[in-house]
Amino acid sequence: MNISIAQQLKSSTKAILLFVLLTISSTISFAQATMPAATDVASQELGITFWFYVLLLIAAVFAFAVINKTLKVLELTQELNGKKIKNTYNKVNGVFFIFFLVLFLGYVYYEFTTHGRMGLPESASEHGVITDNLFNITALITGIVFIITHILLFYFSFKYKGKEKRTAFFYPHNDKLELYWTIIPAIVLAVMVLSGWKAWTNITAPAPKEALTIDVTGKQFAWIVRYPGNDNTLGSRAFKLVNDVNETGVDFNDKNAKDDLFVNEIYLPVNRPVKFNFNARDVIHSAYMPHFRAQMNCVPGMPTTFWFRPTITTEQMRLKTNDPKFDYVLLCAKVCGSAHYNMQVKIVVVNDTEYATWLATKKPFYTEEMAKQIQEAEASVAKAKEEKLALNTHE
Ligand SMILES: [Cu+2]
Repeated sequence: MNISIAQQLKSSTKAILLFVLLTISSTISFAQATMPAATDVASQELGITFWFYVLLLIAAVFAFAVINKTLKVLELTQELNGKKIKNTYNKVNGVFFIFFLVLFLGYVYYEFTTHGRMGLPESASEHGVITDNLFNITALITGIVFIITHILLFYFSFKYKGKEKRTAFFYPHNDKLELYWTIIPAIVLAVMVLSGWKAWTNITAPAPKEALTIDVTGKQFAWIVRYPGNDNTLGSRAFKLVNDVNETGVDFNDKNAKDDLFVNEIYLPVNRPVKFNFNARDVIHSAYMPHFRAQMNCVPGMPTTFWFRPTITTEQMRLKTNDPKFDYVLLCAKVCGSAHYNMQVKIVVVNDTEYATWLATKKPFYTEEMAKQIQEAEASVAKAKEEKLALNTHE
């Protein structure tokens, strides 16, 4: 049980250094996350408090090391004087384990009640309820296991702390016990995986035929949103048709494309299924609608899709959240470049009449004037291509 000074110092110093490193790295990343929102003065203040805490930690580490060394020196002097040493460290460590257990569980409780409450409001889509239930059940099961195992871990460390005459109990094997701790977790995990798989197949099932179909294309750094117009059918598109005017390469020779329209805000009729077709023009983006628990990657050259049924109108959600300024939003969840945070589109869920009124105010994109502009853009693209070819033949 007698650990040399070097060993004792080494292990405790290592633990403290690790703690300091973790604290610094988490503080830095937190500081970086809050930086863009902070003003210059605020970030300066943040810098001062940050280094103040670093210094405080270093001081604490040194104080701990000094106390540790002094105690060891005292002990060694006693030993040299021929006095029998009572090793009190095991007792101290044992008590520390209980102390840390209480502190740790208290912190977990604080996180759950303080930051846990900062999550999203109730799901505003039908399938979101399924995902939320799945998440809550998983969190409950793993949470219970987490708390029980940690109580046992720390309590046993206290109860069976080192004692001079205590020897370890030799208990090499127990078939029954091993069977229990293999089969029970296997069943629990299998149930969790299967219910997750069931929810996934449910959520990703094909959209109902009557679904409103919307085209969402990500580009650096905006979302281009196309509605199908009155015929509820989107016109086809081809990447070769993309130019400055026809940003998503819609084929306006297709009769379904004639009444397609582009919008700056997404309006959705409540309780009607809506199917999103996702595309990207440049890099991978990710369409993220947190309040509807929907997220799907937008990959260049690989169309993806997702559908859901919104169940709560924006007005209702404003009442539920007690926030008159609440709005649903479409975000980009891939760090796709410097202005990634700019990729936001407001989503407004309304009743059928309000939706019809809104749609009536929208004009189809394709007009005679637009046709002319597209033709010009196509001509300039063709010309640029020709010039490039001509340049190549001269080389
Ligand atoms: Cu993006």
